[in-house]
Amino acid sequence: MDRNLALELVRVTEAAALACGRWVGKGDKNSADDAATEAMRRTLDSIDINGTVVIGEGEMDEAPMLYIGEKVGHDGGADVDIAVDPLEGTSICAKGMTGAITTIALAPRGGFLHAPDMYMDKIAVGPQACGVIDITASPEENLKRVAEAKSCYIQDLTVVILDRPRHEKIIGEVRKAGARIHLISDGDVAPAIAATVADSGVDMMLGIGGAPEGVLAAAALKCMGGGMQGRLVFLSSEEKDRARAMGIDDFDRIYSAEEMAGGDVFFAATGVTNGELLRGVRYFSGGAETHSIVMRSKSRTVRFIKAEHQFDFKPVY
Ligand code: VTB
Repeated sequence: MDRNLALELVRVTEAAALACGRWVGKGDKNSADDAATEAMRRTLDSIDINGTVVIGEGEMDEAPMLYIGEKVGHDGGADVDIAVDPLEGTSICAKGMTGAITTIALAPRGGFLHAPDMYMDKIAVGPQACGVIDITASPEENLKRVAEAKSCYIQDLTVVILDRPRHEKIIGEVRKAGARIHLISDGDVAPAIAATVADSGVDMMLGIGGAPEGVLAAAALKCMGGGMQGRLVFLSSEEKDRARAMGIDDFDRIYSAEEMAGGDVFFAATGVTNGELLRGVRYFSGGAETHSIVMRSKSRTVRFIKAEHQFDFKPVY
């Protein structure tokens, strides 16, 4: 695939961030999400791809745009599958809290796990600890192994966990093991990626969040040589039926990053609000500044891009 597609993808996440950035702190998560989705949809059509959305805003009857199965781009472009989360952390954005991002990933046809909209148990770490994690082991065991791989004490490690009652047990176990915890209210994709960035202050992301977002995080971690495992969490037999319909029949399977995002994968994200991974959109007279990350698994080049946008000279959706 053309490596320049990576830079095209940044344009998409930048446009989405500039659009939903206007909704930061306004208490209206749906409008923020709509703004990001619309901007992403429009910019996607300007890219030279013949794409199908496989991770998106939902099924066709519940999402007007970027729904699963929707075609984007045009005939003759590169045949790709697309995973999007136009605004990861809609509530964070609505409350003006930290960690909201806009994000997209691209893989050759069939590259992404078609993850149903349900929960996934996840563990993500950086390259040094890539080969030592085991989602079936206790948090203490994983922390011991990561500390050893990083040549540090467990007390030096910081684990990001979604602040939910379902995580009470693992939070207790991580505390007992001695590691530091950063509890977040929403948005576990950015911290999973941050775990692979040396100076982010995050060493591990742990716990149950959305499965589609697990695939997006896997795409990024694959590009960065990070380690990730994910296992779907089924809350009902209806969810198992939905998974079966999407081609999943081994319900206990543990997926690696490679198994969730196969082939030559591209990933891009732009900060909406400040976070451990990216700075949020900052507006100034006549324009705004964005901070993005873009990467490609084939070359493993990771770029952080700070961009200045002048509204008089470009369309803002
Ligand atoms: C949210 C969201 C995450 O998972 O937590 C969601 O903030 C599912 O958890 O970023 P809840 O149902 O408890 O809110 C994510 O969307 C992604 O993993």
